[in-house]
Amino acid sequence: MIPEPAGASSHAWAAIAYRPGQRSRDNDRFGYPSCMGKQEARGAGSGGEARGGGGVSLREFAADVRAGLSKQGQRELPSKYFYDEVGSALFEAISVLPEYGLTRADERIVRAHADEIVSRVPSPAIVAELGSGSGRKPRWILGSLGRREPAVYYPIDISPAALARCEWELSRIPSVRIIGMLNPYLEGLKEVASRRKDGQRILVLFLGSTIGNFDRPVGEQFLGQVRSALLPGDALLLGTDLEKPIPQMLAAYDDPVGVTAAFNLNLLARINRELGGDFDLRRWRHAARWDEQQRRIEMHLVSQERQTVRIPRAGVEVSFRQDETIWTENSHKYTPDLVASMAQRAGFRCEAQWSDEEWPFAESFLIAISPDPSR
Ligand code: AVJ
Repeated sequence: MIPEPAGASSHAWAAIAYRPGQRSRDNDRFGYPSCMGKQEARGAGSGGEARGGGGVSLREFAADVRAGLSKQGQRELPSKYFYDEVGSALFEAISVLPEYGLTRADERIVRAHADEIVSRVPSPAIVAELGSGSGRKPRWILGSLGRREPAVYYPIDISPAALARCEWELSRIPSVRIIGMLNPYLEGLKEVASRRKDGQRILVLFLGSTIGNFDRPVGEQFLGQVRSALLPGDALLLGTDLEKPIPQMLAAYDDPVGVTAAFNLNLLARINRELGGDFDLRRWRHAARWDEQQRRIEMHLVSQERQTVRIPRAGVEVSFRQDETIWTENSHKYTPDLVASMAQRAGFRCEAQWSDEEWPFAESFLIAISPDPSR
């Protein structure tokens, strides 16, 4: 469903003034964005382990839940666990809410500029996407590339269901072969790079402002790691949600129908389902907050009363005070100049940026430059 006519409101950037925001003082409490877990650092979930929904190992889920809820002070749960089957369906619903324009803006921009994006990547090119999503956004890029040359598309995702869906959605694009990579992002990208043939350029897609779930320094570090997997001349198309009026941002994360609340609460339901927890969802409320210093939306789950929760398969029992919260997600917001400077420090040159009139969102076309600063 594309509520707005494609391309109608998409335009190239005129640079806008950049207010140097505070560098995040954060540790990396949410070091990894959704769909990209700490497996990144530890190596992919090894074969034979029990899997919860979404392909993540139960042992790792249990350990993360235990660690996050045992914290003294602010309790937390990693946002990557939102995306089991129910959570992924709820996110799909979020992406069609009128209050949440992010996904549609991303797709509109990619669609409007697909030919130009592809023309900026010399032939022959292969495409790798970090996170396979619904497959709607890469379609436009792949259609354009397929008209130029036979191409291979590698969606990289730790969820087998997401990969299967993406392969199905994109299976009919002429001249495009799809090879799903069931890996954490960086591992998958290194594998794709190792399959590159002489002279091939890689175009990496990292869309949907998934980078916004990282604390800022960690996001920059992640871009540096992407850079390290690439060669000079390879490209990265990075989608980032931009700052907009605070009421608009808050409404996007606290819609009146309650879909986002359900998305957030489903994390507790998932803990009940997969780890035997006894969260009573009626005693929890969804909250979205704007952090002015960090310039991000935070999502929390607020305990409506004093209560104790037991989660046998995570080996924890936690007591919550009334109004105590569990912090479940950060969504950082950017300015175009901030994205360009972050990319530059990570070893990329920002060659083009496009935005959207209806919903401020930036698509940045980045080229890996030499030398790789992280080596
Ligand atoms: C998919 C991570 C970009 O942060 O906006 C949507 C997830 N959370 N509503 C975001 C989300 C609440 C989304 N990302």
